[in-house]
Amino acid sequence: MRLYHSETTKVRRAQTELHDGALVPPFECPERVDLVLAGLEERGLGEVCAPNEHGLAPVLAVHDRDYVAFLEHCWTEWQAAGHAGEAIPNIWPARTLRGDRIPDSVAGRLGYYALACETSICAGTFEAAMASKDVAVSAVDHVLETGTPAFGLCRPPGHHAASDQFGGYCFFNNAAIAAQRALDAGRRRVAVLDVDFHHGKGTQQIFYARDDVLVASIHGDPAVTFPYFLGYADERGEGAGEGCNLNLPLPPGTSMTRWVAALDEALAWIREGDCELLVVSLGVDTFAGDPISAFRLESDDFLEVGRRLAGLGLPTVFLLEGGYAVEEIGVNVAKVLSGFER
Ligand code: Q9C
Ligand code: ZN
Repeated sequence: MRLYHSETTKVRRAQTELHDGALVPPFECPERVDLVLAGLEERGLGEVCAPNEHGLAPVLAVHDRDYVAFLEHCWTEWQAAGHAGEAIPNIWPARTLRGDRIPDSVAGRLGYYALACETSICAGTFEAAMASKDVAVSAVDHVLETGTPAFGLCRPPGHHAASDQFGGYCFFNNAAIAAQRALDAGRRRVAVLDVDFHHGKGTQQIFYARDDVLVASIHGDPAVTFPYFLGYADERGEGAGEGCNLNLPLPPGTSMTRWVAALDEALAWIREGDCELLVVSLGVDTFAGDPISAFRLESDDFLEVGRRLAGLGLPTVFLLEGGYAVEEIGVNVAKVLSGFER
């Protein structure tokens, strides 16, 4: 399988994540990239290619221009304003406040554009996010040109990023960018299947009112799991997108038997939807050993995940989402991809 990776994805090296009431080294760290590369290498999965540079056009196809400009300049502005630490929001346009005014100062805008506060902005954040989307775009371009599958080692991940919000470790929504790229290249309808432990809230939001992208997500029940405020089963899409969104929330502790039944349901739904390309938001934080998640998949289960995805028979691009700093993330990603190729 064609693999895409860029060392530039590692230039974001945040020092802080607010976790359990303390600032800790982030779970979403550049070492993840090397763990995944090692897993791919070990399984001999294929040639690792550098992405092309695609600029901002594919980003602006799904994100708002003011949001992108905010991300580009946030770190410089934050430093210029004299803040000592990394850029962390501490105020939001929460339910009883106004959400229709964008503040002038960077501290206010940080809250306006953030959906959570675990994701500190630091030097290199924008550059890494740009490299991550270049990986996604090059991977989907390969699939569009050849019909053969590709994997994009995206980092930072993307599926929580909404049209104008970052958080949950995500800045640009790589999966949404790839899906839109396929449409812009002439595909009529595309499916995004999100198998990360967390609900892909950004992807859902971006395509919620549209019928040209089907979005299915299997994830921890939002009643008890991040992102808490989206991802329930009754969210089916709206307007033209009515019926084009499928959420399959599952309880903490879910293991392969129950998880794979949800996967089969999502696959059957996608099959009915008559799509021309599949984008897999490939989080492997469903793994039992994941430090921040609560499903119980074992390493060998990931082979079966790959096999079932292959059963759809669609041109497929895999983009990395979550999966945190344990040795197995590389192995688990590699197992999905080798299961797919079998
Ligand atoms: N501090 C992805 O998997 N909450 N994002 C973390 C531990 C945020 C996960 C709780 C989880 C975000 C791409
Ligand atoms: Zn996740």
